Amino acid sequence: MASLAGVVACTDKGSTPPAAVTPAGGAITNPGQGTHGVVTHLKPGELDTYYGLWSGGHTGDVRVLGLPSGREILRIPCFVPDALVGWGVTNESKKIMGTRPDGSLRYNVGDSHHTHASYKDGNYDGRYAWINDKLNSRLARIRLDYFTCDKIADLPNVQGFHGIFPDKRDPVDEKINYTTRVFCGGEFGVPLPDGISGGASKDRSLFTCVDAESMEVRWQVVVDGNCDLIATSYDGKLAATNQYNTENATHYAEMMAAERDACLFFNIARIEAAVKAGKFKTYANSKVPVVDGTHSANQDPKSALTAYVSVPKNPHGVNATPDQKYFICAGKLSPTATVIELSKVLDWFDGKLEKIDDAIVAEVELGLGPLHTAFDDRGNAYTTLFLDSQVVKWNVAAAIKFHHGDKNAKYVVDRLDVHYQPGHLNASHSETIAPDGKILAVGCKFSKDRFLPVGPLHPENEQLIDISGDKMVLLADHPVRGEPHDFIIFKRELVRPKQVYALDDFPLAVKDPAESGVFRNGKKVTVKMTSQAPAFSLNEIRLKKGDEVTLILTNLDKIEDLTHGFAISRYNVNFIVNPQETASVSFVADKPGVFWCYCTHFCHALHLEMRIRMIVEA
Ligand code: RUQ
Ligand code: CUA
Ligand code: CA
Repeated sequence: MASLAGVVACTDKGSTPPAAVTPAGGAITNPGQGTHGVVTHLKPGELDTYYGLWSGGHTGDVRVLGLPSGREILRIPCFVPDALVGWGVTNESKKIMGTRPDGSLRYNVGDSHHTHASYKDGNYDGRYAWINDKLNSRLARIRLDYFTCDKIADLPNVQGFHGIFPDKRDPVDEKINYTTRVFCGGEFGVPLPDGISGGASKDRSLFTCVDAESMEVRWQVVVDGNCDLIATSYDGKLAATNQYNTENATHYAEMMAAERDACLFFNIARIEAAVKAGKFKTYANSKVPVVDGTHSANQDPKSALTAYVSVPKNPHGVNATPDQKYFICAGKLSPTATVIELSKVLDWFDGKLEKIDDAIVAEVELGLGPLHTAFDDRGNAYTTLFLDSQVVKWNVAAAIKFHHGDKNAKYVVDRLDVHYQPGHLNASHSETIAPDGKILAVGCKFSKDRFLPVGPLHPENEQLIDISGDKMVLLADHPVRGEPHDFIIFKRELVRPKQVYALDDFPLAVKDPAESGVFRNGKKVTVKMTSQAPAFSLNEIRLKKGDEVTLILTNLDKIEDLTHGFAISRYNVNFIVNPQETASVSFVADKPGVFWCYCTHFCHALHLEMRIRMIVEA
């Protein structure tokens, strides 16, 4: 990292012109750079220019990075319990995560892949972000004012819930120029409760729409083949998913049988009109309206809800270009990317384009194993090549010219080796109308020799690339715990998170230390308590064996960053309360004895003294 210290900044003082870009080794790292190189090594106290929201993978959380430094500044637990904040321990977090009748968590593992944020006028608006759990078919929402997960939706009749993407505006109502829906792609076919006819197999995948505000599931669409990644148009009219299993197969060999699969488009306004008109069915196990998006039911363009555009063999990834005109679907098993023109897909739905495949305006070779695509502000696309271990930079307009016969159109602009086997990549504001073309991160699935060896489990390698010039420049390696998948990068001025909670936001808040006490109603006991450094408001909690206890703790400290913890020895309880936050836990006092309860977050010179006893009488 030290050798990167000389690389020039887009930091706070970013308007100063770049100094010579000479790392310790003496070589110029940013040849031909314009006015903005990128500093990855910030001086102590300097702040990053971008937030990165990273999927946490198996840990089921969202990692918040500062970029370009790559420093991890927060983990936001969503699907999996978290020992720092007591996620999955407090009653409030358990309610969001979902519990079984006995009060235990419904799920305590996850597999998150994709994170995306809410839009307004085609750009991020800093309200919400979402993340999926592929394993247990859940969608979590994160409030970006507090950087916490506040709701989790369960998708019915879906397994392998993979891609997500918010819509960017409403397809009908002009006034709704912001995200109101989140689309979710179901990858694995499952037997549906009352079946649906057609195809070799009765197992089906569903495309799901979740309401961005209420987080209720609005509707679902049964499709032929599978869903995978999702992209949405800037006019709100279409959502798209790549399909690698149009074969509806259950085994990988059969999933590769067809030479071409598809990119499937959903006509959002028509689907919602069909739901409104009652043209749907519901399955016995859920009330969610389900419309028929299969091939056979959508032959007439004028009434079709879906359109299947043919794309070469087992495509992966679909992305919407920032000029709002195209969707790009990468080939995976084909060395190509397919460029599909939005207006032509809409023409087909209007009966003005005869063959839906005529919406394809380019299908160009990029290299082996193309997966995901990001964009800059100069008409270029950046696609990961999994097998070639490269990022290829290519110009979309030139690719279209080449496809239409201009063999002099050089569409490949640059290639950069990455280390190794890249999956996702994303650039700053890439999939918005305002990409800034500065930094690009690549999630490399293999790191091999890039870090000190630590045994058989290697980290993944996330690499940062400067894309501000003609040539891509590799800036940094960052080891990361597997298997994080996807991420977005946005300007830091988009969010202004609150530093202290509001006491009134918590119905259970203990607003005055005088309200503290142990309140008994038969076996049910409520303990009310406050914390103010360096003391809890009670000196002792006296209980009887078998008591069903709910303990409520409000942190009355108002100072930014003054967090307290509360842990009960041998009772498996540990959580924190941030300034002005209230949290509660419920447990049965099943072990008699004396148990120290102590503050776990270093809060004061007397932090170690901040402890009380819980006495459980036999
Ligand atoms: S997928 S490496 Cu789970 Cu995002 Cu493409
Ligand atoms: Cu309160 Cu440490
Ligand atoms: Ca296939």
